[in-house]
Amino acid sequence: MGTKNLTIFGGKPAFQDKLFVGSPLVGTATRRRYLALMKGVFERNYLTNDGALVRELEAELARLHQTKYCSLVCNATIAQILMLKAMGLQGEIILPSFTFIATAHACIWQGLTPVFCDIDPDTLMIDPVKAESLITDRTCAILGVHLFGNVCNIPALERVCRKHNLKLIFDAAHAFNCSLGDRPVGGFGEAEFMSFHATKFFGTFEGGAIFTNDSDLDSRIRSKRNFGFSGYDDVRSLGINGKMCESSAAMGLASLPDIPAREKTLRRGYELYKSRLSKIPGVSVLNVGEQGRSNYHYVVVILDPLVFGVSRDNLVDILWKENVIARKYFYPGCHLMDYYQKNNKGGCISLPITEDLSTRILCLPSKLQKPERDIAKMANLLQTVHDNAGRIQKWVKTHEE
Ligand code: T4K
Repeated sequence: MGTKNLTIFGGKPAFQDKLFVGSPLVGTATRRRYLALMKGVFERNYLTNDGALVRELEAELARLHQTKYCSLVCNATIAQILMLKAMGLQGEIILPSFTFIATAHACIWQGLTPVFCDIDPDTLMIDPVKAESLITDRTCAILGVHLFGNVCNIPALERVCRKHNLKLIFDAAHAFNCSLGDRPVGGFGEAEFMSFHATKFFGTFEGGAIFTNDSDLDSRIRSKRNFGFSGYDDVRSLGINGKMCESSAAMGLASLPDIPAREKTLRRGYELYKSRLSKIPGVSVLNVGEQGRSNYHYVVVILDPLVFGVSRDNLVDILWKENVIARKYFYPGCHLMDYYQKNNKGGCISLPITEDLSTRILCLPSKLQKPERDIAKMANLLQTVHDNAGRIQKWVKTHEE
């Protein structure tokens, strides 16, 4: 039985300070390394434009992800736009609606027509069978999104793309240092891009990368991220400013030694969450890391509201009052976002699994100061909500009026 007096009923918040899903984890040693690297940046007086630290980080990340090439850029949204542009993709692109809005927006920036596909209810990622059923003579590519530290059903997507002669690319924003079996993310399909936003497993304040084994594609991306320059005065293609600066690369290099400990801590937290929360009726935690290595960065809860007794939206409201800033990633699905509905951008379709799951899902904070204590408190909180479901329903009704 949960024992806490909920804040909505006059109790004190379960946590004194707000707990965020995406709060960066930058320890004292990382800060020290970062400042030492920045000293060198100022000494060299070279702050951006393919600097020494950017090159060093590119080499380290290509090695870690076992790819031939890694181009660093200013964020993953620009990474995706550069990648789509450099591949010359045109027409329709099949992608899941259950993703961060940037994945769909970047396709539209590149003039592609997004064709939203439903997801596999167990993995929450693109369903290859449904993707195949959406192929037309205008389809140019399938874009899979590796979500929450898991990887897509890559073999099935490869089969579909081979059969229909389509390009296969991946949004690997969440998949830093993840793998399928022994094969790291980065080398699948034509190319994969990652996000190094501050809230990610591996953050560079803002940042992103495109991984590929195709040297021509890598050269095109490198030129395009620098306005299309080839040398000093020669512009050979349409480019943009997508460069990563030295300060972001310094943060990346300073964080590299943290990867094993970070992964270990997050994995322990995930396991604790899983064992404690799965005892609460109507609550399940998404399985992570079953196909290979995961970074365990997201703790994803799926509710069965009829069994739990309280809806996801009401639970999130209650948690926020307890200073747990849970997030509804990815509600309501890109296709139901206002812009997509109003502008006929793939919005006029029904994706039953996306639409159901996006109303039952929430992400909980994973980067905790004291995981054992905080996760025990969190479990107590959810149990209390379940135990008080009837009282909460009445509270919701009176507050809706
Ligand atoms: N593809 C996928 C599948 C993605 O998930 C994303 C981004 C992208 C592509 C595009 O990547 P980028 O272009 O961003 O590189 C956040 C992130 O901004 C976004 O990068 C991320 N996915 C998405 C899932 O989450 P918001 O709008 O939910 O973030 P925000 O500002 O609310 O931050 C989350 C919480 O973290 C805040 O409530 C407070 C805390 N926080 C945040 C920052 C920035 C901190 O404590 N410290 C901080 O420095 O999008």
